Amino acid sequence: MVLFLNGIPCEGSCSFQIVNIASAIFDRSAPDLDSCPDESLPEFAFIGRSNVGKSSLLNMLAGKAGLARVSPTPGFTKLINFFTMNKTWRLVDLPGYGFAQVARKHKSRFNRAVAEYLQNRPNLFCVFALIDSGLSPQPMDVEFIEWLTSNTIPFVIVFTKTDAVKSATVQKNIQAFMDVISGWYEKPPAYYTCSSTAKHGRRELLGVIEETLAAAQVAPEMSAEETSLTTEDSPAIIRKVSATSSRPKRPDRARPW
Ligand SMILES: Nc1nc2c(ncn2[C@@H]2O[C@H](COP(=O)(O)OP(=O)(O)OP(=O)(O)O)[C@@H](O)[C@H]2O)c(=O)[nH]1
Ligand SMILES: [Mg+2]
Repeated sequence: MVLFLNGIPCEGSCSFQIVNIASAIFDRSAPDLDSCPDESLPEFAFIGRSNVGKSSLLNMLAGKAGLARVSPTPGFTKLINFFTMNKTWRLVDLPGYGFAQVARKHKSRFNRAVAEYLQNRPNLFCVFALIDSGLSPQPMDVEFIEWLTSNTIPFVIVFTKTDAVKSATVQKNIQAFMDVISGWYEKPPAYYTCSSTAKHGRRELLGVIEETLAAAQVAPEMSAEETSLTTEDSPAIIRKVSATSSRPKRPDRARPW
């Protein structure tokens, strides 16, 4: 069986060495879609409210503290930041939404860039949509999940900072959030929990990446063109979308954040 990675046939099996990330390198910061790196590598992006822990989670998954810059100041990440893992796939740190203090003009500029990235990046394999496990369902998070769903962007939900509150509170908040959104789907979205502080959830989330890459790789009968990474073509993406966004029952809305 011939395996393909972005149309390039691999000998035997392509090993991404995901759990053992040998190299994690900052590539660039992009202010808009045109400034993003080439589309040759699969990407996994982190999105969520400002301060939810996106950059921290990226560092935990990469196994490299300080790779993405972390700050207690909400709205800290302002550009689309690309990091290449093992030279074969990327983690992408996105600016957060929902931080009211950012100047209106600036806010709309980077929000548009994020929306364009999420809607138009052909090599975006999966989005990690981060939700603070210490909070009851926040309308902006609910609307954002709805927006991802209505745009058929593949995603999994990740409840963050599970170390910060009692586990009963985490469970209550997760249940409440999933109750709010579950009615939109035939099959509710996959969700995970994590704590970058307690180093919890790394293996599971790297497992999501590994599975998604593995599913996209196996294309025995396909030509190079046919393996290009569109929402329609990628088995991984089809799988994720069907797990998360089977036809929302509510109408599409304008970008909520
Ligand atoms: N207790 C706890 N704090 C965390 C965790 N993850 C991140 N933090 C803290 O939350 C704050 C924000 O973390 P970041 O990773 O910068 O959050 P972000 O989502 O990238 O924030 P913006 O870039 O501003 O959108 C920092 O003070 C982190 O130390 C976690 O798992 N547990
Ligand atoms: Mg950040």
